[in-house]
Amino acid sequence: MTSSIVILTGAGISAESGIQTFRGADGLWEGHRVEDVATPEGFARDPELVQRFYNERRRHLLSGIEANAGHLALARLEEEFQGEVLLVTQNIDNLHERAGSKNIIHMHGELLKARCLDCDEEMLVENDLGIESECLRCDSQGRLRPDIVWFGEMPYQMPRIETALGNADVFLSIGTSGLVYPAAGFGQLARYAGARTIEANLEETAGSSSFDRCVRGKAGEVLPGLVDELLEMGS
Ligand code: BV8
Repeated sequence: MTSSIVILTGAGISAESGIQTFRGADGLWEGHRVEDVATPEGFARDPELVQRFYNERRRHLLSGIEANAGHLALARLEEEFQGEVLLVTQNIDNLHERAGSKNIIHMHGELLKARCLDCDEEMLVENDLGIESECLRCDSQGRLRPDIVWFGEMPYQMPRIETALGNADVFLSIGTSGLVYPAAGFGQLARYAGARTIEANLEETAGSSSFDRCVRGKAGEVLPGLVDELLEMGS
């Protein structure tokens, strides 16, 4: 009897919704060195550049982007599965929420949130962040950063994620290149703890060989069938 599924998603699950992946041919990082836009040092060096990079992505996300069949399949799994389903996403978009998933951890933060550098208050944000942005709690001005985990920063809720991986019966990795840690190590953690591990990705990844099963294809096309299988197994 399968009672607990942990899912990890990456940029690949949002690709069919029109959000660029990081390392695809037209990946997000092109035109920008990672060090310049996704590190605290890059932000300290040129906050306007970094704010512009995230403001553009936030505007794009809010410009009519919709969740796709892959997101909807995972929401159906959580709804219908007789057991625990935890969705850990590396993505900073809100498409899992828009599809109806509820038990979500955004381990790398969220594009629609900001954090105050002075009082650490977190707040929802839909407009551009910049030097005129005010903190809702301490009234500081121009001191808001995107509430996003950059390279060299600790991902959110790691203890909760590690506990879930240690108790998982199934670990499902979707749409991630398996290049960034600690997320890239989750499959091994789950497997050591006895989980069956499945990778659903468009192409082979750095971690494919360590999964029990690899399902190749677009998330929006392969996830509905895979979710049917998991529901069949868990019922
Ligand atoms: C930390 C937010 C420690 C920003 C991101 C050497 C060894 C081990 C680790 C390190 C090392 N050197 C440095 C490190 C640490 C570093 C790291 O792993 N670096 C890598 C480059 C080696 N990691 C960190 O810094 C992390 N923090 O380690 O903290 C610590 C300890 C104590 C105290 C303090 C700190 C933090 C990393 C988080 C960085 N932030 N995102 C933003 O989004 O702008 S990373 C970003 O890239 C994503 O969040 C994601 O995590 C990562 C990888 O992206 P993917 O989602 O996988 O996307 P990608 O394009 O790569 O792949 C997409 C896949 O989808 C492809 O395989 C493609 O084939 C597939 N696909 C495409 N279309 C579809 C599809 N699949 C299905 N359907 C489709 N339609």
